[in-house]
Amino acid sequence: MDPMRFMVVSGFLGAGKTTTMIALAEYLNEHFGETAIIANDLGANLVDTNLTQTSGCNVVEIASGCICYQMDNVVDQLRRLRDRDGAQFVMSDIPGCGVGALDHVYHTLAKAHADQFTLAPFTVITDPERLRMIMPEKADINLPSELVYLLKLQLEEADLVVLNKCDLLSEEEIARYLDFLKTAVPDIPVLAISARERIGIAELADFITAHTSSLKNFSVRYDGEFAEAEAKLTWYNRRAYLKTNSGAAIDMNAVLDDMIEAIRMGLIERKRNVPHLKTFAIAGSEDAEGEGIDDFNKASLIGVDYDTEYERCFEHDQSSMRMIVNARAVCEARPLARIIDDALDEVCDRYGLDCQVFFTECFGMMDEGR
Ligand SMILES: Nc1nc2c(ncn2[C@@H]2O[C@H](COP(=O)(O)OP(=O)(O)OP(=O)(O)O)[C@@H](O)[C@H]2O)c(=O)[nH]1
Ligand SMILES: [Mg+2]
Repeated sequence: MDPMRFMVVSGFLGAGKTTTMIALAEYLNEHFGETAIIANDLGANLVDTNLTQTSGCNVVEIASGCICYQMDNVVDQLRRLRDRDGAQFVMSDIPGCGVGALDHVYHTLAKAHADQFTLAPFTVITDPERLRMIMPEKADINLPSELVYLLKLQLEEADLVVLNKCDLLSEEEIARYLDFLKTAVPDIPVLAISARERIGIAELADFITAHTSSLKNFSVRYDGEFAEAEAKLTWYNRRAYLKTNSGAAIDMNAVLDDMIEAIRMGLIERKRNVPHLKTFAIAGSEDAEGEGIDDFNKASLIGVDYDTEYERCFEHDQSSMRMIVNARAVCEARPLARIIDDALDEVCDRYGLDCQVFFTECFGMMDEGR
């Protein structure tokens, strides 16, 4: 039998890495073999880990830094997933500002552990909205040019490019986007999917189980434009507990929606943006571990000019919720922290809520994550 397959999924903030990994894991579990996900990001209290766990997939977390810089930990986790859980396929994402995993992760594994792991194609997810920035129309979606550079760099690193969110495109548009990718990154295979609608997942699964990484040499200069892109970004993670002062159950979906709108307005006022703002909220108190997991709200905003997207909303009114907020913003750390504090205060006043904050971290890319 082939050694366990491992695949890294890269791609721009909010392109759909987590959604794609969940869709793939569900499919591979049924048609290929035991599959696990490593949820990787910077910092702690991560929406993506919580969301992935609700899908029923086998998920472990490598937080507090990109997998590129903790290879011993990655190898330990891979061995554990293989030996303890019988995993035959493991995939991990890297933070959405990341690049360089081909060099750091794939080449390290190929050099030191070639007999233990088969490296599936290094897969880069892209979404139509962000791709439009580098297509002939050069769409302006209010992101700085440094992030446009990051998007291009991520695509060039790929063994396989996946055009996600095809449910948002017509057949003609899909053909136009695929044509563009074939000229922008020639020699790199491209597949079109909708991770959310589970379209094209079987074809993607077939590809990543039948091919291996080309292990091309792709070294990144971290001091130039890449560092400038990182310098634009701030990571913000918060965990809080909110409950109504009256004890009455209320529509917590409205609370979350209003909070996200207030953050959006704060960013617009300061002419800043948030390539991905995610919230995950579960009904019930901090000590009600696991309870209420069926009733949760997961929201995403991929920029101040977009609508808030809900993968899931609370089905019932609630008197309390545990909430995680993750923002990956083009905004300096202090104003971002203030915007989120103000937004939380605003909804607490409006809905008569008491808020206990258990954890907050807010850091610039140049401070951490290496
Ligand atoms: N319409 C549509 N939306 C999608 C699709 N896949 C993902 N999304 C949405 O895009 C948003 C971001 O998806 P994620 O999977 O969280 O993206 P990500 O790349 O993991 O984001 P980061 O980890 O923050 O970089 C969410 O609102 C998803 O529901 C898709 O196929 N179609
Ligand atoms: Mg993600």
